[in-house]
Parts: sequence; C-alpha cells; structure tokens
Amino acid sequence: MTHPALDVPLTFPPDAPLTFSPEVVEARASGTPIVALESTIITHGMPYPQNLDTARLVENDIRTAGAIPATIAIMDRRIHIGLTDTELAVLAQAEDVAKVSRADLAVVLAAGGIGATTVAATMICAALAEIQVFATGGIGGVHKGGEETFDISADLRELSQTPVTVVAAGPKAILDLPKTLEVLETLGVPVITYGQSALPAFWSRNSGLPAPLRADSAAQIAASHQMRTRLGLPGGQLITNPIPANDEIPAETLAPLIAQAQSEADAKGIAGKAVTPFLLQRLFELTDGATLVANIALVRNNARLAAAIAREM
Ligand code: PSU
Ligand code: MN
Repeated sequence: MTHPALDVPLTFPPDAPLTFSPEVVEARASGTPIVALESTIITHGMPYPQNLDTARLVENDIRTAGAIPATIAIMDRRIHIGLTDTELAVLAQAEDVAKVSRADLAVVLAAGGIGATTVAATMICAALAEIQVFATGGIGGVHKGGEETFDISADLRELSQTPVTVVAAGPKAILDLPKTLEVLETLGVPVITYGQSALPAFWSRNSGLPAPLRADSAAQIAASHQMRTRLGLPGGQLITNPIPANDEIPAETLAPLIAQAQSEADAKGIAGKAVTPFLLQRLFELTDGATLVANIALVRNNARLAAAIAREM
C-alpha cells in the first residue's frame, strides 16, 4: 500500500493518524536510520528553557551520529512522528500538556489538544511508524512502596509487548530498582547493560545490582533485536546505558535526597501520573540543578548509542 501524498510504502494500519515531519519523510524514502524520542521528558521531565535546549541538542546528536531524530508527540488529533523546530518550541512552552501513556493515547487523540508521550506511548507510536529504536533518559518502573500503592509504570508491560529497543540510563533512581528488575524478568523483557556488568541507576553509573544481561557493541544489540523478531517473540529490549563518568552523581549523594523527596510526596498524597514529575522536580531543587545537568548528559549519551544501534539495523 502506498500513501497517496507521500508515495512511501506504508505497512502500519491505514487508519493510524500519523503525520511525519519532512525530515522523517525523507529518511523513510532514502532508508536512513531513524531514532524515536519521547516528549514527556520535554513537558514533564525538565523545566523550560532547558527542556527545549536539550531536545534540540539530542536531535542534533542523532543527526551527527548518522541517523534522523523523530520526536513523537500528539498535536491536532495526529500522532506526530518527528517535529519541526517550531513544533518543538511550542511543545516545550505549552502548559497543561496531557501526559499520554498507553491508556490515554486514543482518548487524547480523539479529544484534540497537545499530548506528550511517555516511554510506553512513544513505543506504540514508534512501532506504528516502523521505527525500531528509541532513546530516552530513564524508563518508569515500580515506585518505592509499590507493594502498597501498586504504582508500576505502564512502560514495563509495554516493553514486553511492543517490538522497540529502548535505550535508557537505567530505571530512574527514584524507583525501587530490585522490584523493577523482578517485574521486567517476569514479563520476559531483556535488560541489557551496555559495556559493564552492573546495572546503572540513571544519575549514577552503578546501582549496586548486577545487570541481567550485557552487550559490548551496538551491533550485538541490533542482532539481539533482530533475533527476537526471527523467533516471533513479542516485545522489545531495554538497553541500560551508564551515564558518562564525568557527569554522574554518586548514588550515596542522592539516596538521602531521594528519600526526602519520596516522603514529601507521600505526605502530600501525590499519586498516579503526578509522582514521577514531582520527584524529578524536587530532586532538581534539592541538588541545586545538578540532577538536571546529569539528566541532559545521559539523554545525549543514550541518543548517540541509539543512533549507532539504528545504523546497525
Ligand atoms: N525519563 C526522564 N524524565 C522523564 C521520563 C523519563 O529522564 O520525565 C518520563 C518518561 O516519559 C517515562 C515516564 O515514561 O517519565 C514514567 O512515568 P510513570 O512513572 O508515571 O509511568
Ligand atoms: Mn506510575
């Protein structure tokens, strides 16, 4: 089937309301590797204007590494696969943007307005657009106290059912990492650490937990993804890429601040979708912005690895 306007072969469901940026249209036509990027990190993960600066830097890192970035967001009842610079600037400054996970995607698309996609929703949209690799900062997981609250990110189940390789710096250190690994194992999600044997913990290189799996090259990661397809196994892979040593914040420094932010969240009764943005914002304040600097460095590092993986595929 061919799109009447773009003359690009399409295999996604013909009714999926996808709009490709001009750059992504070109990449699809020429077979240039494409790396998907999420938008919740822009709207809910970082303050303006650092969010816009970071989004632009990350997109350029991907171009420099020989791939094309496709930042994914919901605008005007369409899933945008790739944003123009103007659209990126609108998104970064928009207020009251919906945080769109799997449960919200169809509802927000039908209602109209701007939506920022989480890891889970970005994976769905990337798969619809036939993009196999996606870079982010950190994925969601089992929150501390999850045995009481049942707060387990939809990102985990998405990894088990949607065939996209997600490059992250590990589950965010605000989460319960052992429980997050247990759930990923139950769901059959390969958690592959790049270049070391310890699981990284987002702002820090070492979580103190062993990585379930390890890979030392982008080619190896691409080959595992392709083997999964050949086996007919649903789902993707989680690649945990340690933050560069010069940019990390030691886990010991952060632990008491994470505990403080978490107890504030509990005292205020913060729940559901608001938990992750609240904790990230409080850590930003408690570290005088150091977590944001580290966050920017790790996303860029993930974008470079994702581009290398996309090129190998
Ligand atoms: N990584 C970041 N900052 C973020 C997020 C990830 O560095 O803000 C977002 C992602 O979109 C992820 C979401 O999917 O947080 C997880 O939210 P929750 O725990 O509510 O599922
Ligand atoms: Mn949650």
